Amino acid sequence: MRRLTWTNQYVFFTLISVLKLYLVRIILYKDYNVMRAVGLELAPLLLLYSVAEVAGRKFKSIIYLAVSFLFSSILLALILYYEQFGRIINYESIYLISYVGHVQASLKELFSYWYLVFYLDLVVVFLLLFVKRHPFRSASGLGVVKFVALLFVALLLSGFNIYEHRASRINITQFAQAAGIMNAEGVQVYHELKQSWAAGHVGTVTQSDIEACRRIDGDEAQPRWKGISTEPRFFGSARGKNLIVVQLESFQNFLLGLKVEGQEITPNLNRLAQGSLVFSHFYSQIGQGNTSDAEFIFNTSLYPLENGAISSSYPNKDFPSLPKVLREHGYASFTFHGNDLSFWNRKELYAGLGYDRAYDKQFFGEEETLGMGPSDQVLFRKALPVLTEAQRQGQTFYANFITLTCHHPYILPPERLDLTLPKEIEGTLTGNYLKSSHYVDEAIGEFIEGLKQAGLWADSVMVFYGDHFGLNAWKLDKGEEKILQKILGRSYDEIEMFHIPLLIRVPGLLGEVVTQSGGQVDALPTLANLLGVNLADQVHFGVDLLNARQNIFPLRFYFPEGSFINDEGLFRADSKKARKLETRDEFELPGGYQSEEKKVHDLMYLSDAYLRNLPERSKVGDVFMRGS
Ligand code: GP9
Ligand code: MN
Repeated sequence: MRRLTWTNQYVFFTLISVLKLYLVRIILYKDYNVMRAVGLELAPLLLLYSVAEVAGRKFKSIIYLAVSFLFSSILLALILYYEQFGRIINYESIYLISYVGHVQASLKELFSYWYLVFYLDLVVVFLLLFVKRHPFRSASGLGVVKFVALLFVALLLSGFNIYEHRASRINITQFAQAAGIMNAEGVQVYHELKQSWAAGHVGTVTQSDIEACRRIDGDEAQPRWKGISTEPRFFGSARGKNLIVVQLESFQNFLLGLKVEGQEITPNLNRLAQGSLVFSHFYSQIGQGNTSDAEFIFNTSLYPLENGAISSSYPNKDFPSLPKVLREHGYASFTFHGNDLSFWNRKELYAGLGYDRAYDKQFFGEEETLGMGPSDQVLFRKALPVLTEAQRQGQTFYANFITLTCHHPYILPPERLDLTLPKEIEGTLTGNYLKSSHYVDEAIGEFIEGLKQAGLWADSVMVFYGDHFGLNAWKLDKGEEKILQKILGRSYDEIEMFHIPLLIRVPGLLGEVVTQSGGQVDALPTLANLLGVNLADQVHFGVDLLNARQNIFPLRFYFPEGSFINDEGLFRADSKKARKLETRDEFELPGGYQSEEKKVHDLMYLSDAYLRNLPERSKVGDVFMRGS
């Protein structure tokens, strides 16, 4: 008679893994309910370890150990990623955990040696393998009938849990809590497979498909799309000028104009704003690829992915992009960033975007490291001669800068900071964030001065925008919330969190506040209009914010699929509630939310299909020159 005892490896590993998931549920969700953990997590684990159970007799123990090691590592990745980004990581994107490692200061803050407990059982079992008569050796298997019956019950239970909580599927973090972490991961696998199959069945995506999809009833704007011959406003106002774009790390809109105890946080940007086009309702649309996604969206006018960073999910694609379209108008393109090009797979991303030259850590050196890499002052100082040299050669250029110093956890040495904060803010996350932003602004001031002295100012369009939030409204503690309430005069929320600055200074154009709402996806069409570049032949999902009178754009990854911002508010696909961008009041979408949500889903579907169907680059690797 075969007995089912804990000494059976199948039983042992499954139970110990339930225990681990119980711990994970406590760490992530503060959920101490044992019965819930068993009810939700047991079934998928029975299915997972069945793989090892059916494996050959000879290496069974080794296979169990391997599966369990992998499982424990995934759990660890899950915890670390959650602590950093406040979200459950998707199985597909597990590789992204290496980026948490790159952010060394953050990792140190996040890691606890207690987490090694997840590997304790493996050490014990491994040592047991060297004991002659260890319990697993004498334990018998389950027997085929019992085994199959068990799997059948597990499948039913998993299916039930998934079905029961299907409503929260839209948000993987909530779904994992409600339906079980392993069930949620399983559903993601299924979903990804289904999506890739669907994308394979969409033919060529054209600009008119996108416009037809986006069409907003009663919208008579966007004359260029409708083939009306009147020239769009500001078309060609910056024709032939150099383009200098600065993507600001973790930079939020509330920093602009903010004063703390009479001190401006961003005096240089504030001064610049006076004579610039200031986009007052501009929002971050990044996905899991954070900074690199912002670079991608800005330079391509395509959406990020539901899951995964573009740079890692599509490393070999040939993207239609700003560097490429400007090349046709005689521009050379350079990108400058102080980190190593391997981070976020930028080597591939930059090749895909088609930059002529990329300058990274190798170029900037390590002598003045601040936070994650070379300081922003070094970034601008060392890059300036590259720009003056291009100018000397009569070469029009697009220079793209990605700042780095203002990165979480925003801790800079005191001697670099000249902002005096009130006692209650000093040393807090918010306080450090304000100080870091102030430092970046100082570096910008120096850069602007340098450009003026080099005689580049009059011939260059300057663009400043933020990549994404610096303060996570979903994870702030009460103390930080109170501080923000005090300095902002209102409560800090997710609308504020995704609100980023966009300033465009065009020589000869007067400053103006542009209230049309937009996202990073709209930057390329807006700049193309100013530079007098026709985008008719290039697929783009954004609109020209200087001419559009209506807009709708999705928020992915950080928000459940189907969420979006339009002219009035931010709509969340999970609660089906929209809140005004200005007052935060709840409001009904005219005509209901279904049609708008469908529009956004269709747009994302088109963007995903377009990306998936883009050709691969003929030469894979870095086709650009490395700046030296
Ligand atoms: C590092 C920079 C910062 O190169 O991209 O990374 P983030 O975490 O903001 O994506
Ligand atoms: Mn960033």
